[in-house]
Amino acid sequence: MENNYDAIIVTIDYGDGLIDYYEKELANLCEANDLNNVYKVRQKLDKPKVGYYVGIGKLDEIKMIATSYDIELVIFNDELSPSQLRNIENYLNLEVIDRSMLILNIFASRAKTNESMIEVALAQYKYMLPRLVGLSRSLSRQGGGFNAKGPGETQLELDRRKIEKRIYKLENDLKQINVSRQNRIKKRSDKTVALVGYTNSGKSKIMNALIEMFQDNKKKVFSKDMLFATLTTSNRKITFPDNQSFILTDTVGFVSKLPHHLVNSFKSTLQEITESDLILHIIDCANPNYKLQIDVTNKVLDELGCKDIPILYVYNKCDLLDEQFFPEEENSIMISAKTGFNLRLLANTIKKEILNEVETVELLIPYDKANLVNKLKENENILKIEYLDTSINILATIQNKNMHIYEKYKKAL
Ligand SMILES: Nc1nc2c(ncn2[C@@H]2O[C@H](COP(=O)(O)OP(=O)(O)OP(=O)(O)O)[C@@H](O)[C@H]2O)c(=O)[nH]1
Ligand SMILES: [Mg+2]
Repeated sequence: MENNYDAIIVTIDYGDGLIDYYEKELANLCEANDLNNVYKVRQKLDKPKVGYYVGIGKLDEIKMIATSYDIELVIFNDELSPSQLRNIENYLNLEVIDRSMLILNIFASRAKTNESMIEVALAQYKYMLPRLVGLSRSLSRQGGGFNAKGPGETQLELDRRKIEKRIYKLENDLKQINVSRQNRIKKRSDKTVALVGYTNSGKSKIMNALIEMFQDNKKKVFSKDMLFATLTTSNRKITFPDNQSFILTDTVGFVSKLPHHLVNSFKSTLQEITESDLILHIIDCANPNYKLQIDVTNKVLDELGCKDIPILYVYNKCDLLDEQFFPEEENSIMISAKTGFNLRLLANTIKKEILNEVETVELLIPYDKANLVNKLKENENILKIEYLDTSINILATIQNKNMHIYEKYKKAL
């Protein structure tokens, strides 16, 4: 057994059966920060303790472990309040960071475009501002374990006033980028479809698979088995063989307990989602905790204000399933971006949803289903209506996306 631990990770067991998942995810976040070998510590609690996150006894245990294995870094699986961070650092006399810092650091090391670098730096400064004391070891780079990727100059030089100035400037820069983004979005005449979902669920791979299916000359996007492979939104025009087209948008993935500042500063990038005509909520159905991941994504979508945008739940990676799988949602589809299973069905479903094609049909609606006539009047275009003895005879154009409602009343030819 190798005892060369990079850090101790501390996770609370809330008794909800998810402790293994939480611990694994935290270890993955560590790995993305090059902390590959972590010593796991957990404590059963209803909620984090106000003063020190865990009990004092647990902190003493952590201290002992740190001494025995010569570990200098301790990582907590929640965002610590500024006072918790300060208290814990003073008590342990070790370098202390939290889940938010880990996530911010991954984003900082992966951000490549000007916009995403500004967004991450802004989130980092806002996170750091009230925590300068507690983070002193990480920020001064005297700490042993954590290679903090700072948002700019040597962090030792940073004081509160300098950070406030930086925040002000970055917010202004972002506002300007946002104005040009909004202008660009306004000018767009094509319908847009956004790929949204938990990190590593396969959004980028689906984008590439659709590009390949319809547009083999278009540039592919980066897709890899790692957390937060995508940090910038990419748009690609997808054109069907009948020349109808739409814009497909790949977006940054979500993770549970995404730092609030990060969601906020990424709001302009994520605006591509709020302005879309259809959201494809991508789910890794082979992940045993996919339901939790769905909830996390739905919460972020709520926070962004996407309630009125139609959602199609896309259960991806079905090639990895051993057993039969039945999605809960009615508006769902199972696919595999890897094998191509159901990709054409996905494309057709997108087409139906956003291109709103209509078909003229003749319907025989029984009188006990007369409420459907109101529905038709509201949403479709009635061309002719006749009240017969046994049914109502209607000629109407119906949007393809609603056709399933009327399918069984279609007059047989
Ligand atoms: N077996 C299998 N693997 C898949 C499938 N779709 C994606 N993957 C793999 O899952 C990993 C993550 O895929 P990405 O497309 O990068 O995931 P993402 O949702 O864009 O992730 P982020 O950009 O980090 O949010 C990659 O290794 C893909 O090859 C699938 O249908 N089946
Ligand atoms: Mg991606």
